[in-house]
Amino acid sequence: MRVLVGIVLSLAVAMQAAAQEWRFAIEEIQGSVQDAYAQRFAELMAEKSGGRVQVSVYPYGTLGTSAQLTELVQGGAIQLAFASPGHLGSVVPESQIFSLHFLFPEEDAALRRLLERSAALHELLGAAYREKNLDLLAIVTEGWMAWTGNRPLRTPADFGGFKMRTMVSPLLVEAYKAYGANPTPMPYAEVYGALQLNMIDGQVNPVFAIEEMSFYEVQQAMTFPRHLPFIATVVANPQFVATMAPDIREAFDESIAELNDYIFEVQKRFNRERLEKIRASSDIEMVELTDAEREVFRQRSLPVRDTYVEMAGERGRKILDALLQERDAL
Ligand code: 6CS
Repeated sequence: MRVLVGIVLSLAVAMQAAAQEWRFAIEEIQGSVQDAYAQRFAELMAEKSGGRVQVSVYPYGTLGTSAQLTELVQGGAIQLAFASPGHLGSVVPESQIFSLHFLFPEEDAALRRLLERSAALHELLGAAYREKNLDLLAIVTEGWMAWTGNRPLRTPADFGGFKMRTMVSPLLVEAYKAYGANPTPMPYAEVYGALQLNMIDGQVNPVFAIEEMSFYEVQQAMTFPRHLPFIATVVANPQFVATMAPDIREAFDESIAELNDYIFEVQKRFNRERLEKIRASSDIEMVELTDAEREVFRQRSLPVRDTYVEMAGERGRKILDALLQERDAL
């Protein structure tokens, strides 16, 4: 009996010794879409590795801004993070493809297929990430974005003198200048205070974020232009991925693949439920743009594709051309 207890104890110690802790930083708070993704990833990895991998999730605010999280992954201090292209433009200019308006399919199935399978994104853009010491693991949509403001935004004239907060990628400034706004880039954590103090007039984000960050409490109107889904990328440190044991690597690849369907359904539900919550707890004005109103913005957005190519160079041009072809072939 004593021998058996001894064996069990030594096995437990050996398993403990073999347990790895992976750090996964997200750019959003607990209860967000990115949190749901990271928590499910942690569960899947624990299950599939038989407890040998424990993933700790670091919510926004615990390790730094989005730009700082990317640096931590590049340097290997953490293994995994969300990196929204809206903040990644100075590091990987090509990633600003995700900031081009009226480019992505409006229909769910088509959008999912494009984000999951596009060679333009996973191979060409993936190579650009890799050159910056980032492995592009997944491309995740978090829902269509709405503009919030101290007034409805139906026309470019409504954007006149409007201080629109954007994420910090340089292309976003050009995207909102094209509508006539005064774009004001800033990190996520500063947005609520800046709205409250009237340092900015509005911001743009998916509905679940507008609810959980309480932006709707300090805004008068929400406009739904369906110009762009919020698209984030999941990145890992390449040396960390390359040196995984083969069975852990298999569990890792399976987990990332399984999360595609999971997170798409989660973001749909979060965005639906939280829109109801905003409606129930505020009298914010909701404005759906007509097709004609959207068309005015779409026309204004088209020259920004040339600006993207200027910023992202020859590879950017190839990514854009290939993505347009893939989209049109869906
Ligand atoms: O607006 C932002 O900065 C942030 N918005 C969302 C929905 N996720 C992360 C990003 O940093």
